[in-house]
Amino acid sequence: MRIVVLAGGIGGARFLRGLKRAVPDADITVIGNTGDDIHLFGLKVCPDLDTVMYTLGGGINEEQGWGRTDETFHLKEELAAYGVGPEWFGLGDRDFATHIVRTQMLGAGYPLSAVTEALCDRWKPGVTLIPMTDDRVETHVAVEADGERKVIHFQEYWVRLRASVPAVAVVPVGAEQAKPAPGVLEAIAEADVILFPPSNPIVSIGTILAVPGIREAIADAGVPVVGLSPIVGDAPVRGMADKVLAAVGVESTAAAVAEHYGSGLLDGWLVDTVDAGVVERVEADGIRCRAVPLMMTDLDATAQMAREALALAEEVR
Ligand code: GDP
Ligand code: FO1
Ligand code: CA
Repeated sequence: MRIVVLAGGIGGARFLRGLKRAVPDADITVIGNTGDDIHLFGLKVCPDLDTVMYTLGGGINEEQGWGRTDETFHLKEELAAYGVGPEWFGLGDRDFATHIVRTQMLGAGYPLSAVTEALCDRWKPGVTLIPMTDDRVETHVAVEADGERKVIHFQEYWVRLRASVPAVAVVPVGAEQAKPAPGVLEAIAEADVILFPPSNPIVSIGTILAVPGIREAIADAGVPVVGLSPIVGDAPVRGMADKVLAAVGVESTAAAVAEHYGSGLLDGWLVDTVDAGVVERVEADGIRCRAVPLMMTDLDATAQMAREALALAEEVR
């Protein structure tokens, strides 16, 4: 079975671990969000690609959900001693190596998709990980701070400001001009099923869908498209999805997120059992909906979520 998954960072990566457990023989292609990417210290950092790669490759810091396990921060301290920042972004020594290799390869002329493949040669994530695009896309957030409106990088909004200032707009800068990376449209066209894991619907999956051609390819693929809600009990399980959903005028409910994707894109939607009350509303919108446990508390629970998503895909096929 060929499965295509659109993934952000933690939510996407943890779901993928369960999917691999549920269907060990599946051929899984992951289209990764690169809108979170940021240039720091002259290096290109790709948080969501790295989170997927480290999580599936066994190098992730499990408690944090991002960055490397067994990490140290000597390089960051040395840079700070020179007064070189930003200090608010926690790049560790082991993680730095990934960004150095990536930046060196990009400088030598390799596209990000080829660089990602090379990095995955080491980590062997057991999936084909492709960035959504080889072109530069950066999510920026328009915020209201001290009565003024300004636009900042998504990482500054989330990591430096911890989403403490109201977000009024989210813009995937560069997305309109971006082209899907090699392999993205091919994987979608050849997929037997397409899954949206419980990733952020705006700054993860929304950014991937903003690359011209990807949304259209998914809608035209003619195979089941099934999503899992990242919103449980009217709140994100973690992160700032509620804030960025509000910025684009979508309420933080499992039903509203399904409606935001729309029946033109989604065939099936899984909500958590605590949200069973919205099943009828989602189905009235033309999206088949089931309520099942959606908390990725451990690998078994996550694998069961993946099985439910694939079962729903068969129902709507
Ligand atoms: P990020 O890039 O690291 O923010 O990760 P993603 O975009 O892939 O996923 C973030 C989303 O995952 C958040 O909106 C969370 O609500 C959601 N999430 C995290 N853990 C769980 C879980 O156990 N169950 C569900 N349903 N959603 C989760
Ligand atoms: N998230 C944080 O909340 N604080 C950090 O200092 C931080 C550093 C960091 C370094 C490398 C990396 O790949 C990810 C990192 N993240 C950090 C996570 C990253 O900001 C994600 O994009 C967000 O979690 C939201 O998607
Ligand atoms: Ca992310």
